[in-house]
Amino acid sequence: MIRLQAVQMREIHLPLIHRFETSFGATSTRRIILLTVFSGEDAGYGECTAGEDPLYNSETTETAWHILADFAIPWLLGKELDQASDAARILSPIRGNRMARAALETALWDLEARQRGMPLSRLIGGERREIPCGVSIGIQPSVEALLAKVRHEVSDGYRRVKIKIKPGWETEPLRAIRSEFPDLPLMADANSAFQLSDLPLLRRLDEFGLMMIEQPLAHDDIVDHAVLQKQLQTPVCLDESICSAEDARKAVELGSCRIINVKLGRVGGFHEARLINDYCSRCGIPLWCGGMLESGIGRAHNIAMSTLSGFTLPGDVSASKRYYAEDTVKPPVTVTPSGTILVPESPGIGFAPDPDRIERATVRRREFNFK
Ligand code: OSB
Ligand code: MG
Repeated sequence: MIRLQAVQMREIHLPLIHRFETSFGATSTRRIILLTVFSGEDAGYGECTAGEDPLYNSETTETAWHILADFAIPWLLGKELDQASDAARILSPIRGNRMARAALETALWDLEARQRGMPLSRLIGGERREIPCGVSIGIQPSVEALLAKVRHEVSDGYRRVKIKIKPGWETEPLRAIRSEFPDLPLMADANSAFQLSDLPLLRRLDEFGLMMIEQPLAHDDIVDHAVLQKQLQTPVCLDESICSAEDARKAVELGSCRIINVKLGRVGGFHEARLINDYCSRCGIPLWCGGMLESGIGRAHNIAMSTLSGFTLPGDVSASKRYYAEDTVKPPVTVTPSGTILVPESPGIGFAPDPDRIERATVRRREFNFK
């Protein structure tokens, strides 16, 4: 049983080694909310994946701070929960704001796993002991710069490469990668930068034999994606459009995608992620774990989610050092020479938060205590 006696909330600023550019904008420093939840002697850790600006979805670091501090944490503080999954139910009256809810929900799952002395991956019902890893490469200043990045990631052993695309940065970069790496598992993520009227261009991308094209059309669309999927050989993968198991069901029934990217934050945490896993396993839709430039704590939660049976494709779960010189966990997340991450066997997320590093990166904090 969990009795939520206290919550520590902080915002940290973490500089990225390289700016990360997508079709919607660029980031150089992540503003990340970290939560520590306490029950008796046990603690659990969570990370909020909201972006700095409302450009990926409607949430931001600031909106998540508000929802957590003024609603989600007060609703749960002092409550007794039989298990962490009850938190998702209690928070469910909150509309949207799933990244804020997930930060708290995932911290409680870590806490429950530590209480029970088991790895988080096992508590959620995960099966894999090793997960296959892919990388996401942001938009680059030139095709030559992109090729240099791809060579580097391939030589590090990563199992698939995803590049970010936008109108004007798709055909040429993909053609260049394909001519040097004809057999590389390759995919492209548009983050909603195209429209159905771009169909002729998107059809021409079929020649590159991509594993999938991710979220080509509007962030909240499943109707146009269904029209598009029927005209493409390349599988469509949805990211932004899928915020719940119900969204997944509707997209699959409509034929809007053949693959789904699950992000813990976007769907509100492990409870919803498991429902998506169960539904998609039943209907044969492959899943993979997406990333939001997480620091080690969020990355550790992603590793746990990736052990669920339906997560059969390499995810955007890669080594900490690709993004951060100093991570929030010590030792940082590393990848084997064969492009996998070994799932930790120790209790909870299985990575130790680095209190000194976290303290140095902290720009604001708030504490909640139940008396
Ligand atoms: O769409 O997958 C995305 C990063 C920020 C916002 C959206 C996305 C991404 C990534 C990064 O692709 C993946 C990672 O964390 O390695
Ligand atoms: Mg994406």
